[in-house]
Amino acid sequence: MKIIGHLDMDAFFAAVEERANPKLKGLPIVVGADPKEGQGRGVVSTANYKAREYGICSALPISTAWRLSEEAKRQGKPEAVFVSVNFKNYSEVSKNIIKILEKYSGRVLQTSIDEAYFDLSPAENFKKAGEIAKKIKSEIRKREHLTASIGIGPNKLIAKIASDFQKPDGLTVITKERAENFLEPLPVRKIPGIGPKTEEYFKKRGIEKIIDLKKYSREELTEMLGKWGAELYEKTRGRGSTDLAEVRERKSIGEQTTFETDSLNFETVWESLQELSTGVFRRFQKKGFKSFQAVTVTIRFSDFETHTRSQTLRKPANSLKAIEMKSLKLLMSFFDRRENPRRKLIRLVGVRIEKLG
Ligand code: TTP
Ligand code: MG
Repeated sequence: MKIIGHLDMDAFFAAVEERANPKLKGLPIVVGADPKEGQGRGVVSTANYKAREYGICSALPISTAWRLSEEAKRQGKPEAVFVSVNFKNYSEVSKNIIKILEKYSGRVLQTSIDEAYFDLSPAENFKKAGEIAKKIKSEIRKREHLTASIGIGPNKLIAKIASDFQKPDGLTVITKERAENFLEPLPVRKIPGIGPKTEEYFKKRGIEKIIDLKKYSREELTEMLGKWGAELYEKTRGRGSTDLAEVRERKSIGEQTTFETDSLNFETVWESLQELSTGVFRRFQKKGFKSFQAVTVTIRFSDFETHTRSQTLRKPANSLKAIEMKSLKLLMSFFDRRENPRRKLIRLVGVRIEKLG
């Protein structure tokens, strides 16, 4: 029998900062870009649970986080402490956590700076696996003074959803028999791979919970979503992979978007490109990469003619600014009349970083 665990550290960057500085203890903490008294650009990397009570969360513009903190202050609550990102510290802690996992499991697959799957099949039953998870949690608490949430299930899908189920400091064990029932009442968004767009698509069709998805046949879901529909059919029934083999290293991170209406307005396209860059940068950080050395911009015109243009940086870079500056330069070339003499409208824009270190 397969038993898979998934560990996800709680408010990871913020928890490490709180631990490093006793003065921060118990306060709302926001890790991310400099808020510059509300004028700052850039985003929140993460917020601890106290700050989340103010509505502050990952990927929120830092200026919004500042405003929410000021609002809380006016209500007599403590204002948030803003801390910049100390990536090196987090990587070090991350390594220590993986070492602890490796003491309890013969097979650990790290998937981001604060997440890993691990094999607990040798425990032979879910009860024993749960006891091992308790030990892992208490060792992390003792050695690293941090809390982690762990989920245990018959496959990676269930383990991952379970680790999120009782955050922070949670432990959720879902046996193979209970997996399907466990999923049913959850919002569809809990299934990895369902993002805000698919969520919206389903919502329009009255599908909000996983149980609502089960009314559709495999064929219907395939018709709606293509190949991913068939995968989703399996997932809604609690079935998923148990493979913990190292996934091939990702060589690039990219995002693209199609406009509601085709456009040749520079502002519109540039704004989208900035949003995409922020998303790309966020994933770059979350995956624990340290640098990139190439930026690529893709443009698709209204007639579907698609151009990509790439630029290699002289030195490896690691900032959002570097992505934005390069992609701005690349984008401008597409607005050159010689490049686009017939003034075709732009249908899609994308940005990708490559040569990841
Ligand atoms: P998460 O595990 O998504 O978040 P978290 O650990 O802060 O909080 P939770 O208790 O909900 O697990 O991400 C891990 C770290 O990755 C997070 O501490 C900061 C970083 N990160 C970003 O820099 N940007 C992001 O948008 C996200 C989601 C995470
Ligand atoms: Mg986490």
